[in-house]
Amino acid sequence: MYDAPQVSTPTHCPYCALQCGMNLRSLPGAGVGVEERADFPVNRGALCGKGRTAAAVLDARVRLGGPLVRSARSGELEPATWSEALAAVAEGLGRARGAYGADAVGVFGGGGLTNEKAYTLGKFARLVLGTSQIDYNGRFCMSSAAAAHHRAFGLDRGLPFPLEDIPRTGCVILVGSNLAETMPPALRYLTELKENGGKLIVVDPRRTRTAEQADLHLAPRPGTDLALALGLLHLVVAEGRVDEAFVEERTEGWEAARAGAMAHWPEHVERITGVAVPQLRDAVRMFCDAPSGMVLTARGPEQQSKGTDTVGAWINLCLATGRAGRPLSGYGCLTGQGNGQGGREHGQKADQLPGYRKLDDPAARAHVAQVWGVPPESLPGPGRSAYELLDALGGDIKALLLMGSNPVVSAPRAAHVEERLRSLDFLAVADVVLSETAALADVVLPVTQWAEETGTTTNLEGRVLLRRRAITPPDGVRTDLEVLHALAALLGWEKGFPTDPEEVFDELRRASAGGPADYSGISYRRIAEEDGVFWPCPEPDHPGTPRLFLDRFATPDGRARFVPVVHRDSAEETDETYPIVLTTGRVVAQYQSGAQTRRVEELNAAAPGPFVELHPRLAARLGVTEGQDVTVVSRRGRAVAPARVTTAIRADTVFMPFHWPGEGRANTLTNPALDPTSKMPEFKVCAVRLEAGSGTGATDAGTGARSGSG
Ligand SMILES: Nc1nc2c(c(=O)[nH]1)N[C@H]1C(S)=C(S)[C@@H](COP(=O)(O)OP(=O)(O)OC[C@H]3O[C@@H](n4cnc5c(=O)[nH]c(N)nc54)[C@H](O)[C@@H]3O)O[C@H]1N2
Ligand SMILES: Nc1nc2c(c(=O)[nH]1)N[C@H]1C(S)=C(S)[C@@H](COP(=O)(O)OP(=O)(O)OC[C@H]3O[C@@H](n4cnc5c(=O)[nH]c(N)nc54)[C@H](O)[C@@H]3O)O[C@H]1N2
Ligand code: SF4
Ligand SMILES: [Mo]
Repeated sequence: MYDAPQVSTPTHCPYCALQCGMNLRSLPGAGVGVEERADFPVNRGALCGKGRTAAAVLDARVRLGGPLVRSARSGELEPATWSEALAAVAEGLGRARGAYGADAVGVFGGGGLTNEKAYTLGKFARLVLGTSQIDYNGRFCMSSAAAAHHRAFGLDRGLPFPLEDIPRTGCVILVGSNLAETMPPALRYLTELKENGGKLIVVDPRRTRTAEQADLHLAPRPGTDLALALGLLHLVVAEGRVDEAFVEERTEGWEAARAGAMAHWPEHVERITGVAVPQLRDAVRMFCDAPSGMVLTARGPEQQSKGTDTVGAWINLCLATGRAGRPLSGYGCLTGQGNGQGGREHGQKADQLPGYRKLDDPAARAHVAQVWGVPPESLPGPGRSAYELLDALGGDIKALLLMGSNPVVSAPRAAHVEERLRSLDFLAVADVVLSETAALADVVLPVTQWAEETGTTTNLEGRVLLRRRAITPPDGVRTDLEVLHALAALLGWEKGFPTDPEEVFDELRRASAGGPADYSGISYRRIAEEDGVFWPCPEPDHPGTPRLFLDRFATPDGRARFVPVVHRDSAEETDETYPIVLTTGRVVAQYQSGAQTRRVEELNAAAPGPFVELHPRLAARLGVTEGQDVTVVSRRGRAVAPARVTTAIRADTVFMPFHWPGEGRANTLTNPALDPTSKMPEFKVCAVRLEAGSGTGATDAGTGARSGSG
């Protein structure tokens, strides 16, 4: 029925966590067109350029059309049949398991996979492969905020309220989010906030398009948000702005957190962050004078080796001022990937079972094992985190199945990760395009795209949404669920891996029942009728939970926990050899590793390649002008890209977007230092030196050493 020409199918964007609603109109003989869908509340019809052009990736000229297998003879990837390709994967994974044991096989997933895929991938790893070695790219995304959420509130849902609450709060502190570029339709919520008389404070080392909207812009040195938040809390105490009644009734642990903050004098915080004391005072007054308030963080403060404590410090500020667990107030994390929220709930994370259950909790194991029809003892224990897993490739992990990520471009210390991937005995990649990582594989499995398949995603608000199949996929590709079904069958599991997404979702509901992320009351039918359903939703007649924590937090006693934190340095501070801070992030027209968006003409025209953003003073010292090549050198390697000279960045900091492979790959430079709790790599801070020009040597793989002199 959906395949009929001129039918308009309501669905959601394939890219970011906003999951904008869109209509897909199938055009006879001309594929599919993206149209406005004004009835979906999150974006009310608005789309960014990526969403508008998403259908371009459906074109046969840019996508994979059939399986590829590396030929033993030529060493090249060559076309193969599906049965040859699947047999090769089953054999490659099976051989590693047979020779070295189940944990020699790794699985790497992605936060862009639907709930059904993420759930099935986790089940496939634990049952079919029996491996503990599964993790996913969400570890690189919001894992620090997730860990801090758990510690403070006993539950991790990115936003505890819908976006529609933002315009009605009194003051928003937006920390390290450039949502004008990363979620453009959401900028409206900040504009409406200001129209309603609310205040906006933006914390970002760069004066971004988002920061330009702010009433107050604080521009700290990268990696110092923890000190900044502690300094603000110090002033809250010093100026008598603590909400004593809230602290008394709804929280635990204030004394220790207070003591931590009192050690961070404003003058001391100014020295660490570079933010002047009067600005700190202005921020505290603006936040505390408003009748309600929110703190929202994104990757800026989170992608640090102290990301969990940093988010904890911002949560402490919310708790001390009573800006949590009340209407129009609270702390939230702006999750990033299309299913960044759902992808972290249903078992592709190393320590997790569906429903956001813990893999080391005996009751959780018993519940899920019963849904899966296996004995609890057969489930492996927790495995390694994403970077640790990638770092172990070719060591004790000999074979890898990768679905929904492109780590050659997006992982920290990427040259090393690339070298680890090359050292595997066997690599299988399921993707829609021949990504830089797929190009290294022994077998490439081409899969269907969002418009060609049905499945659910959970957006940054915790709203579970339905993407519907609008068109028939080309003959040569299969869905990820079909791939996992076929591999399971080849490896001896005829049952338990259905290909119908709704059947998978119904099983996911049962597996999640009673867990923290309870989906058991949600059905495809309800989602379609209700603009999505917010979890937890434990019964079919439960309305869903748009707003969390209003009566109690999700801790055993219902009180939120202050966590005592103190500032610490970044893993790599600047020194004489590497005197400049490199931070990294995004531009509006490219998505992540660029695997999809670099294949769209209109987006490439808008953002054709990498660049190094630097301050005019720094540019003058180097002797480079706009557009000239700059070489950026870190302890991991070197990258070259043209200079973009602007006063919108601190003079001690440079910024590079990470969307491109090759010479300008930002992740050649980044530091894989991990947060001890969340295992989040420090994408936002490393020490570099700059050289004018493109140097003489090639980009080095791994050590950062280079033959010849620069
Ligand atoms: N166009 C586009 N949109 C996207 C994506 C994309 O790739 N492209 N990806 C999606 C995904 S998965 C994600 S996770 C989100 C990410 O969304 P954002 O978090 O908004 O994106 P980033 O550009 O990584 O980082 C945001 C800001 O953090 C600032 N920053 C850098 N270092 C620091 C620091 O130490 N402290 C503070 N406070 N700020 C700092 C940067 O200057 C940057 O402006 O975007 C989603 N949307
Ligand atoms: N320096 C630096 N590095 C970063 C960041 C940063 O801020 N700075 N941010 C980090 C963050 S927040 C993130 S989320 C990661 C993301 O980085 P990646 O994990 O590399 O994310 P994508 O580029 O979205 O890769 C998804 C891949 O899966 C494919 N794909 C899309 N949909 C599907 C599907 O349904 N099935 C299958 N099988 N494949 C699919 C796409 O074509 C693409 O090749 O990057 C991280 N890396
Ligand atoms: S903001 Fe995100 S979800 Fe919306 S159209 Fe752009 S990429 Fe898609
Ligand atoms: Mo992300």
